[in-house]
Amino acid sequence: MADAAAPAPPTPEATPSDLAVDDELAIYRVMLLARTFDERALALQRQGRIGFYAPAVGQEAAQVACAWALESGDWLFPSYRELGVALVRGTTPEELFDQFLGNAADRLHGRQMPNHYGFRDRNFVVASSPIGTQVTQAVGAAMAAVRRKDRVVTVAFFGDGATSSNDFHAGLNFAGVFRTPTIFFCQNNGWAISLPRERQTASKTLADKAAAYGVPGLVVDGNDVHAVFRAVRDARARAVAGEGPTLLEAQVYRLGPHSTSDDPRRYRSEGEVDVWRQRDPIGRLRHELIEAGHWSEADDAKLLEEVRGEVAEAIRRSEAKPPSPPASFFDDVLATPPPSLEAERREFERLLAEGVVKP
Ligand SMILES: Cc1ncc(C[n+]2csc(CCOP(=O)(O)OP(=O)(O)O)c2C)c(N)n1
Ligand SMILES: [Mg+2]
Repeated sequence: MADAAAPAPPTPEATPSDLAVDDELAIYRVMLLARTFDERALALQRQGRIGFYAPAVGQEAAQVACAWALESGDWLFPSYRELGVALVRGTTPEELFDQFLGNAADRLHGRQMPNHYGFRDRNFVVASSPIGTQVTQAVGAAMAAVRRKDRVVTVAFFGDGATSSNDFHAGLNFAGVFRTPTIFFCQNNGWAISLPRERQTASKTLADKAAAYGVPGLVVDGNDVHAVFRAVRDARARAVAGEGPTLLEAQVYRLGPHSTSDDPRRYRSEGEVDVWRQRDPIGRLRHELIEAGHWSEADDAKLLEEVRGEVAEAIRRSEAKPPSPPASFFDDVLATPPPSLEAERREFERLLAEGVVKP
């Protein structure tokens, strides 16, 4: 057991807020929806109803407040754990379940791993599974945006472990030299699967790594929506003003398993998790809102019931849809399929119709 693995939890202190109360309440709703969604998605995988899932439990404040500080035209390059970001961008639980099931409504036609969703119309690029690849992609897209004179930023979302990847180095190096409008949003959740933060790098903080590239690096309490919102908004303003990229290290904790294929009890103690559970970002924001008189326990119970209903209804609707048509794997590959491929498709459809090939 690696008791001393994770960094000490940051001490909560009141950050002056740039968020209007309506925004705080809306952020809180998305965070609660994300938590509810995660709990149900984990349960569905355990019941054999979806194949794989990577929950974002504990990282809701960092994700939702970050996305809140961005503009709709900004380009997002996520990892597999950015549920809160996807929800802020307008993604519905039903669209997510459609992707997990690879059903007929799945925009990716069941070709991606479950939980590796993407939404082109929301500038939400399909999640990267190889660690770090999205870092260089975000930098390249930022360079393209500058050439096109688009006043947008690109955001690479990645974890602590990704800061040891080749692509992190290549991406930050390029971004520093070309001063690209990129925000590197690192969620340091203490673990890269079973490898604790201390075993990944001797760097004192992950934000420190920015200095090597001539890029500003900042540590932010990722459980504090106000601090995250302010840091991202400021980084964005600098980026669109032509002042270059920023590396933000949001310190959070992965309260759940790495994914449904992981059992964290094998490498970390309950005691460590309990310390961070007390810093739960949802409980923290709820407490703040109640203390300030903007929220009540009764409001909370009502909202929880509402989001649970929303997620349950999404599952019901997604599971009622048929699977992706088998022959759809011929679609979207070549703009003009050659006659040989068309012939193969007709043959495949004939075999399906005759029952020789089972869907
Ligand atoms: C290039 C590469 N190496 C190894 C893996 C296996 N792998 C999947 S997730 C992961 C850990 C990533 O940790 P971190 O960057 O901290 O992100 P987190 O999962 O904690 O959000 C690893 C090593 C991979 N997907 N890609
Ligand atoms: Mg991590």
